[in-house]
Amino acid sequence: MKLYTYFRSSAAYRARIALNLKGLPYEMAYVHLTKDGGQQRKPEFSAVNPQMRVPALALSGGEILTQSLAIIEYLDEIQPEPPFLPADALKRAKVRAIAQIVACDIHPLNNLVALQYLKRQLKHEQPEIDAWYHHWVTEGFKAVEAMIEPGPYACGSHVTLADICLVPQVYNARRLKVPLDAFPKIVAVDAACLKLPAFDKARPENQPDAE
Ligand SMILES: N[C@@H](CCC(=O)N[C@@H](CS)C(=O)NCC(=O)O)C(=O)O
Repeated sequence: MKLYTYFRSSAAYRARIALNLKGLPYEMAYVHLTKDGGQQRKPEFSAVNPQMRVPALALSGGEILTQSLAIIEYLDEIQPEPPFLPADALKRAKVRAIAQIVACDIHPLNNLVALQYLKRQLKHEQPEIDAWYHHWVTEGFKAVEAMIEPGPYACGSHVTLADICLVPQVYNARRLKVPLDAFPKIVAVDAACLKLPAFDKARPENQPDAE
């Protein structure tokens, strides 16, 4: 399999964690999201993913998967161990709720294209854009903090989809200097996850394309 990735992309970071947790071998193709006006917008990559975003996962048979949650679910289905979702339906819903706060409510409001639109088209100043970013991460994290269960991971003693989504969002929040003092449970979950080799190997700073 080949993962199209960019070291700082939190959606690609999710996919890297998932592949590592499953122990599936993969190579990486690097798509620099800011160099050359954004390599994701070049025809070579839009042919891979018409949405012009990472991650994308090319399977050995030639099919290409996009959208990190779809990729992660696919991996969980073809390689059930270790499972990303609990066996119990109620617990599964709780895991998905945290994952979706990150992936559906926080991330779309502050990923690169959204921030660039605020700046370039709507002409907002950088401090306003930073305030926007901080606001939506903080609002989402307030909810996640209240939903975290006794750990060490977000939903108990096993790593789940919730952790796979949360850790990259914490990385992003730190990079953009969002204060995390009000979120001790999130910080503890992040620290517990990053002790695991699958998470550590996926860290942006441990990627060959890191700058
Ligand atoms: N919902 C998508 C989000 C993918 C996404 O927005 N990726 C960002 C990087 S984190 C991207 O490629 N942005 C391209 C751009 O900003 O032009 C997923 O989960 O895969």
